[in-house]
Amino acid sequence: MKRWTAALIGILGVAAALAVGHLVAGLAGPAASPFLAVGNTAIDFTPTPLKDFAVRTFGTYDKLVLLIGMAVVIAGVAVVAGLLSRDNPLPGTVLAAVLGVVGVAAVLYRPDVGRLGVLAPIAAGIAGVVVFRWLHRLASRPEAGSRSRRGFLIAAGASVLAGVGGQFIGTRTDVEGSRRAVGDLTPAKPAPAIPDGADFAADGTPGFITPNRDFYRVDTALSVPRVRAEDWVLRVHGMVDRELNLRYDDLRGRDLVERTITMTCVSNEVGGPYVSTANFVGVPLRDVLREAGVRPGADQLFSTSVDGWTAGTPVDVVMEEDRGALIALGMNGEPLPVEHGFPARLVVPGLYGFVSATKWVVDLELTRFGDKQSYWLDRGWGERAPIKTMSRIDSPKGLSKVWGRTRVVGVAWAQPSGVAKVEVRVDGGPWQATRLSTAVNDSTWRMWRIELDLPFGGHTVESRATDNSGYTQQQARVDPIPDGATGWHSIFFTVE
Ligand SMILES: Nc1nc2c(c(=O)[nH]1)N[C@H]1C(S)=C(S)[C@@H](COP(=O)(O)O)O[C@H]1N2
Ligand SMILES: [Mo]
Repeated sequence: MKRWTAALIGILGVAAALAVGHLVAGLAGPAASPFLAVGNTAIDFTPTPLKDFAVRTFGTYDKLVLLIGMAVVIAGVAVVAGLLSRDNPLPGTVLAAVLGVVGVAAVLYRPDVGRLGVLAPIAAGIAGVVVFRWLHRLASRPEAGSRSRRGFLIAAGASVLAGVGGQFIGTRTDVEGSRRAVGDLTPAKPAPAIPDGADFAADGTPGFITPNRDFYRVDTALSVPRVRAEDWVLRVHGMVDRELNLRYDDLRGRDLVERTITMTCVSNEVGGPYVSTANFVGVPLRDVLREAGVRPGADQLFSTSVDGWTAGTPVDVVMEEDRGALIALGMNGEPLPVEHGFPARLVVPGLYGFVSATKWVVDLELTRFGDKQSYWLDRGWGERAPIKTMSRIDSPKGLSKVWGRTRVVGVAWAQPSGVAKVEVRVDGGPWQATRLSTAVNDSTWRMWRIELDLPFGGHTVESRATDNSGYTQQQARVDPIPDGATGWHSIFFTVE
């Protein structure tokens, strides 16, 4: 058998396995697709520093990079297995079976896949073995020629059909239709209008409100969970007086409030982009918890997403009257975008997202920190994670060239205390106060601006924020792990 024929048989066998797995998963539960289940499990087992690196380096494309990386690795293994099987189909058969077993293990590990889900990797393993051995037999015949070519075409065509079919069936839940049908979520208490002068966007800061399509996105979901509003139920249970099962219409029928909130990710490095602001519309989380009646001793609100991701939030924080924690249904005048948690998510001002902002939330359990560990806590991140006071320089950009008077602008945040002042210093000189943008509320970011007359040549500018509690951002650089980065943002540029 020629080398390329052997390699091609390896690839076609594996492609058939993945495609049939995807097709069966379309019926049994999309997250059971072996490729996705293995990918999601890989994400869960990736060491935290590597995950952090992926988020930092690839941003929102981290998952695409993982999927492409997996495809390359699997294709490589398939080629090797094909080549090893030139004389005897055993190595390829074993590979297909092993892929099936790995798939079964991954599916069993997924919290969001039902029992039936194992059918997908089992079907994948069987399809891989059968297709591989069939093509191998065709190609091993003395006068293989056109018959094996036809076999290759059939296998490739059927795989494409199965894969596309699985994708089609798996995404048949019409979540966009459900989202459109929600219509307007009109708040009974709208947020105050954003005042003029709330940002310095003309000078290079972000706009005050981040459009939904630009809002940063961080989550562990390889394929975005698809939950229709009409199927969604939020269970509130654990250490409560009354268990609640809230449906979407129960919540949207209440007096909705709108709050302008800046969200921040703990993975954000000094100077990083994982911070955005939106008008969130929803139901006060505190009201719902009071309705359930939180029992004494419950110090953790343990929230679970439909995809199995979990967060642990301090109960005392979400119960603070002026904290403004929300079960959010809407964002910037629309129902939540699917990637940002449709139908519902939590938003807690002043806490990093990984301990508070559960998207696609379906379960709220009142419990104790001592009794239950959430997703990232299990992986070495902090238990309590209030957002750290931070400032960032947005313009000029590092290493850029500037002509004439230099306008330095940036953003600062210190939810929920609020930004009191931002200072900058040039080349290690004295700190100078900047002008702040018009304040919106203490749980949102604030922009700052200063004009500097600098001599020609290279300069380093640093910024530091002070919040309303009197705390000033410190110079010492600390990594994002375990509970948020600190340090001054510093940029170097040249005046010409
Ligand atoms: N279901 C789920 N919710 C999640 C996460 C996740 O991985 N899965 N990530 C959290 C983290 S770390 C952050 S910073 C915020 C980000 O929310 P966004 O993607 O809407 O900006 O969501 C939080 N909610
Ligand atoms: Mo995050």
